[in-house]
Amino acid sequence: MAEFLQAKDNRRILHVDIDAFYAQVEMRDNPALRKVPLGIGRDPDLHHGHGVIATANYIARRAGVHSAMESIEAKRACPNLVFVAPDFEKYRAISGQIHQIFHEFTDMIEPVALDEAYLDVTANKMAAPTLAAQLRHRIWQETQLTCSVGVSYNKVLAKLGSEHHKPNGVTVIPHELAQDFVLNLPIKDFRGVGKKTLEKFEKMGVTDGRDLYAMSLDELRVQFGSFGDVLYWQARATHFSPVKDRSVRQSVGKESTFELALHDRSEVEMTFKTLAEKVVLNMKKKKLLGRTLTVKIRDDDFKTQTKGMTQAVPFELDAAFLARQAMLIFDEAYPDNFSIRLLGLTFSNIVEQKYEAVSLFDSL
Ligand code: DCP
Ligand code: MG
Repeated sequence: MAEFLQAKDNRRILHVDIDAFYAQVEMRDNPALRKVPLGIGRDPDLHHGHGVIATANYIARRAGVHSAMESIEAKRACPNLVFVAPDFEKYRAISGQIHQIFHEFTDMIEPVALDEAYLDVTANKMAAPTLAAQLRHRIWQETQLTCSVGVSYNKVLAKLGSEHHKPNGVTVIPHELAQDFVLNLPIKDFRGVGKKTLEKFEKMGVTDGRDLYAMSLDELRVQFGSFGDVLYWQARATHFSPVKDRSVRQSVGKESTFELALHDRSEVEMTFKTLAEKVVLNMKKKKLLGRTLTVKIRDDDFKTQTKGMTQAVPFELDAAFLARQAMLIFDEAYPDNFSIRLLGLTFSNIVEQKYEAVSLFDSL
C-alpha cells in the first residue's frame, strides 16, 4: 500500500480560481467601485439589518470584511463599505464563458464552484506552466477578469498553489519542491482542517506541515480516525484523487421493477417515497441539486411514460415533497385501473449545491 502511494504521480493538474469573483465582476462593470471598499451582498440599512456578504474586494478585505459575514457586522468593521447586491445570472453566464475556455485545454474538468475548477492537462502536450499562462490569458481576453492558478501533480497541491499567490498569480509546485512546500505549510492550510481539527492540533503543539510529518500514521488514526490517513499522506505531498469530470453527469435517479405488478395506489405511493429517499440521499451525498424531476412509469403492456418537470430554481431535496410531485404525475397518467411494472424517479439539469447555496439563501 505505502509503496503504491509513494509511486511517482505523473499527472499534471491545474487549479483555477477567479480572484474575488463577484466583486471583481462588479468592479469590471463599474470601475468607480475599484477605489472603494466593496461588499457583494444586501445593504443592511435597506433590508432591516439583514444580508450576508458573498465576497468583498481586497480593499474591504483589508478592513476585515469576508465571505459569509453578516452585512451588518461587515458595516461595523468597515463603515464606508459600499454594498452591491449580487447578480447571480451574470455570474453564472461568466462561469459558462470560463468553462468553455477550460475546454480549449482539456475535457477533464472538475468544477468546484462557479469560479473554480480542477483541470487535468496530462494529455496536453504543452508544459503545464505554459498552459496555465495561456489559460489566464484566455480568461482575461474573454472576460477581463484575473484568476490565480496552481500547477502540480495532484489536486491538493494544485489548490494550495492557486491560493499561494493570490490574486493574479501562478504557483507551480513540481515534484522536487512539493515536500518542502507542505512541510512549511501552516497546519490550518491543509485540506479538511477546520476549526475543530485546528483546536486539537493546537493542543498537541502541531503548527505546520513539519510537525504533522513527524506524527506516525497510527497516532494520526487514533486522533482523527480515517481522516488521519488523509493528513498523513497530505504531509507527504501525496494525494491520488482523480479530477472528476462532472460535465458528463446528466442525471441521478433510481428505479424499481416489480415481478408482481402493482395495482394499488398506496403501493405506488410507498415506492415513490422509497425511491425519493434514495435519490435525495444520493444527491445530498454528492452535493448536487436538480432543476428537472422526471417520473418514469411502465405498465404491464410495456408502455413506458416519462414525464418531466423543470423549474427555474432547483428542487428542494425533500423526499416527501418529491414523492407527492411524482404522485401528481402518476394520478394524471393512471386515474384508475392500472398494472405497474416499473417506477422511476430521476433528477437532471444537475447543478452543484455549492453553486446554488448562496443564491437560494439570498433570495429569501
Ligand atoms: N461565495 C459566497 N459565499 C461564500 C463563499 C463564496 O457567496 N461563503 C461566492 C462569492 C465569491 C465566489 O463564491 O466571489 C467564489 O468564491 P471564492 O471562495 O473563490 O472567493 P472569491 O473568488 O470571492 O475570492 P478569492 O480571491 O479568495 O478566490
Ligand atoms: Mg475565487
